Amino acid sequence: MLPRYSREFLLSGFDSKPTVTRRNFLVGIVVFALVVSGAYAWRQLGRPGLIAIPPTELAPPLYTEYHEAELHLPQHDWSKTRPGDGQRFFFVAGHVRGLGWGNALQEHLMNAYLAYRAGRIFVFDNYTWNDDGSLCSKYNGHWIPSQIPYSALIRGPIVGEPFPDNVHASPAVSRVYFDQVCPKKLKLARNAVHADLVSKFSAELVTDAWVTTIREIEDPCVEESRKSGPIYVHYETWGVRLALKDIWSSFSTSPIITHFGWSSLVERAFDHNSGLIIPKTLSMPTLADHPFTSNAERYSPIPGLLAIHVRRGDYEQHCPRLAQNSDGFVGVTNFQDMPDQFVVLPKQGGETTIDHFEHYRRRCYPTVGEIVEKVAEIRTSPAGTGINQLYIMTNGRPVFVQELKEALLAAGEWNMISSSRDLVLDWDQKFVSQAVDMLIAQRAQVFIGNGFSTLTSTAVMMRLANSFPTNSNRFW
Ligand SMILES: Nc1nc2c(ncn2[C@@H]2O[C@H](COP(=O)(O)OP(=O)(O)O)[C@@H](O)[C@H]2O)c(=O)[nH]1
Ligand SMILES: *[C@@H]1O[C@H](CO)[C@@H](O)[C@H](O)[C@H]1NC(C)=O
Ligand SMILES: [Mg+2]
Repeated sequence: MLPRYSREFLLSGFDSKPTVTRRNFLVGIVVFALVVSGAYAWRQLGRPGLIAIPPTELAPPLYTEYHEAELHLPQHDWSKTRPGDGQRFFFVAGHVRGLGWGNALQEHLMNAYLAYRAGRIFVFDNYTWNDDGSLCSKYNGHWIPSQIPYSALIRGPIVGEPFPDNVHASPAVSRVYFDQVCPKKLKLARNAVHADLVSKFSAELVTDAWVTTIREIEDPCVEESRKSGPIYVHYETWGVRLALKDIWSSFSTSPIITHFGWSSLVERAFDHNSGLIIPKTLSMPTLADHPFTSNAERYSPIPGLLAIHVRRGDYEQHCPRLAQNSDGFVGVTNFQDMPDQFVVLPKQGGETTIDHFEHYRRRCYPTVGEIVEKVAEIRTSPAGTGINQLYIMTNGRPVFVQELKEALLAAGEWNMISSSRDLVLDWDQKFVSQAVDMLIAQRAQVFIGNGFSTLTSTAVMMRLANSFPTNSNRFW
């Protein structure tokens, strides 16, 4: 009925026979409203992922079994509709979304540490690219999972495993559980908690402010409000020179770090590819065969291995942006005692000169020639003694990786050079390969990273916490 009227209406126009026009006009308004709301709904539903569905062979994994396992953690008592005796939770609802794995992990660790210091049970969400309800999203022409359960990537008390025996703290709970036992939350706004901060450029002072606030609260269900965004933001914490300095000694020796580990999925990928990573002359036990003890013991150094992080892709645009903003290295890579310090030069007269861009380009987007040169320099340094195997961790294109490999092979003797592109991964592992690379970087005898990258800096964080020599961390 409607289409017929609307068609008549559209064909008739406003100035045709008056008797028909009035009725048709009203019908037209109704049709117009329907079309507009339909188009709006279509747009909403048509957002990447929700209605747009990738062809089966490209559909990313959903890691359902990891999510299920999280729900079955023993600390989740699903018969409860409110927190148990003495249970007090803390959830950072404003955690990052839509950023890479390095950004997400560094924040997750710090949030978990905050909850630990506040004596609260940490609530963990998924590693979240997108929380619009979609199962997968399109990024850079690729389909990726919109969310990945943290337990598919990491293990430890911050994803619900027990704390070590000597620590009096309860393991983290899933957000799904938190939502069940805490239908009503006490929401804290970041700017209120930060109001009296002496300096926001200190992770220690920020953490202190939260701990003090939270410790005064009786309510068992506390969350940092979603609207506030992350607590530890780039331009106050990760991207600010020495912002981590005061917190480092307590953070790095806390069980959050000492009992951090990689998921069995990630470790299996490492074991399966160990022929590409561990020098043949070494006999190293597989990770899978050993029960977890600690971060430091499990992820011991691999003698002879040099890992290098060659950051490509979005860095083609990102590095010039860093130059424009006069940004520095991130996280622990800018500690004073680190080799290869990056000096932020002030811009001359507010202009980003060619020299200024070039200053950044060399450290952020080194050419094949510059990479070969740096690798040669490190091999002849004391820290580089005995290196005979090279692993290139990269998001660069295969053609570029091939070119780089050939140049490195032409310039020196190697038992083996392999790269992220050579790893043999199953479908589940493909979408967590950044974690596999981080594990390799964490264990290499020497690691040359990109000091602007959080993927680099989080690997270096683990190396420092596990007492790898400071001079085994190098940067372009
Ligand atoms: N597998 C792998 N992925 C990488 C590498 N470098 C960058 N990526 C990808 O790019 C994203 C980079 O984001 P992030 O981890 O936040 O590091 P950042 O952007 O360099 O600070 C990662 O999550 C990966 O998806 C690499 O060396 N190996
Ligand atoms: C996390 O991801 C899983 C899918 O892997 C999904 O079922 C779940 O609803 C997501 N959210 C939470 C809070 O776990
Ligand atoms: Mg990033």
